[in-house]
Amino acid sequence: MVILATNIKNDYTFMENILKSLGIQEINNGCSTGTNYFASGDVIESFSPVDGKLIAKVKVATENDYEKVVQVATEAFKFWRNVPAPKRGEIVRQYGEKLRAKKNDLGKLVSYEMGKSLQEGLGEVQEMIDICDFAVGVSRQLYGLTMHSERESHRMYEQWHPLGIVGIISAFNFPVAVWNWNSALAWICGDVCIWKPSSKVPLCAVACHNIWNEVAKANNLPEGISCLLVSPGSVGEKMCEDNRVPLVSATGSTRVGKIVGTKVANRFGRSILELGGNNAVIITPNADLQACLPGIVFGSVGTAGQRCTTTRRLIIHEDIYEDVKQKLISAYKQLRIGNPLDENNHVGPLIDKNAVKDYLVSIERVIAEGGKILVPGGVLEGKGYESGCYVKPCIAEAKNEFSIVQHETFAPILYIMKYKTLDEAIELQNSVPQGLSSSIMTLNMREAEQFLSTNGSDCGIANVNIGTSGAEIGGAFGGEKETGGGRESGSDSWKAYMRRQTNTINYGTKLTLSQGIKFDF
Ligand code: UN1
Repeated sequence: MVILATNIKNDYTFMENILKSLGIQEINNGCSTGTNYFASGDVIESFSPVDGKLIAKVKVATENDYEKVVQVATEAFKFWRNVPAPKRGEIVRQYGEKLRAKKNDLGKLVSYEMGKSLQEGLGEVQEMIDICDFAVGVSRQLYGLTMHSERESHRMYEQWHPLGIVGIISAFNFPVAVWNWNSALAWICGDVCIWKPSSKVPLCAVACHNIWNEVAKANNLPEGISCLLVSPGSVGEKMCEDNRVPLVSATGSTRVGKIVGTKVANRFGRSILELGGNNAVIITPNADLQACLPGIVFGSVGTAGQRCTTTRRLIIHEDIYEDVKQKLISAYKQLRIGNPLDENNHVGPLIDKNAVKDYLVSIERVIAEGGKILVPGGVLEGKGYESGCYVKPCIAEAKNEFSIVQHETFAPILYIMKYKTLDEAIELQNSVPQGLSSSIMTLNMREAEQFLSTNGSDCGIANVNIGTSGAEIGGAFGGEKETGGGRESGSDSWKAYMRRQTNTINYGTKLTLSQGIKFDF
């Protein structure tokens, strides 16, 4: 189902070798590289934003393929749910081990197909390894509570059962890790997964899947525990409407999330939504600027501003506003923009030319609304920038109420604004429709605690003296308001992948009704 592009075969041998080591190679004229991959539809092309080159063509899934996948996954679930959870954990452990061995290759593919820096590509694979380790531990801890029954000789407790098929819809910006946050937990919980990745990064998905297939084969597992459907079309919608898929976990824009959430809720399915962010950092006069600046700059320009946790707004105290502004301008001057596979570069390309268009429109809009550009943006041209996707990180002075500031643009545009009191800063931070990540930079304990209190940040993530991006897998990840309310990854997020059952057992000699009801006859 993967056909490598001629240029990859001829002039880009480093990538051909990487793809080979990840099991992505042309077999029989572009047909079939593994099981659990259903694709009989059209062919889509994967271009690298790094150099604009075609990497490969990938066949996509049709609605018919979707039906087949659901059937295979349904059968696989009947087997998988009966495998003891710690044994399921052992399979996930082996998956993590394979990832360790293939970290370099997969990290490079992520970097080349998606455009994030090599360090970040490797970091993404590291998140996968970490979540696998975490899931292995959780596989021995799928705890329920026990509670005292009000009735004599009764025992009451709760237990957690697998749900069934988990549909995973992932976005281009984290082509491998976010799927694995979901899949590693779903697997240990006894669920089977159907993954619909972004069709902008299909090769990363095929690679992850090939690695799964190796583990499945070595352990004689049936096909269908992990399924992949590459589809730019209606397959995602079908999944949202399908009663046989009890949980859909979707990462993407708020616009897409609204459709997913509504469709799934309409059939009383469950969803985990991880949608847009509009993350702010408050910098108080008590901040250690030296220490916090790298976190702020990385949060704003890392992944070329294409993380849902990217820092989009800086809310700076008026007394230090000019100083911070100058420091930012000087830091932005030192940024190296270019090929993300070159470790000297800080900022790689945007995912495609549409993203470049959105970036340019947003800059125009902030100017039109009265904003002032401090560090000008623009599209880079010339040698090394042939893909047309490299843009300059931009800083604008803006007002929080500007409609463009209220909106998430997936690009490196940072809006900065002033505040007088911390109450006002927190009010600004919270006054956006999204609620994913937030930070305060301060060494003052009262300021930090106010920010973290009930009257503080309204986001799912609130940090002190670190930036808004780069959350560790051990915490629950997700946000409030238009971010969708879902939680993935660490803490007790596993509960979303299971159904809870309350059990009351009468081991006495008579049947007592609760609530004092007598029913004698
Ligand atoms: C995303 O952008 O969808 O916190 C996920 C972070 C990463 C995950 C981002 N660990 O920036």
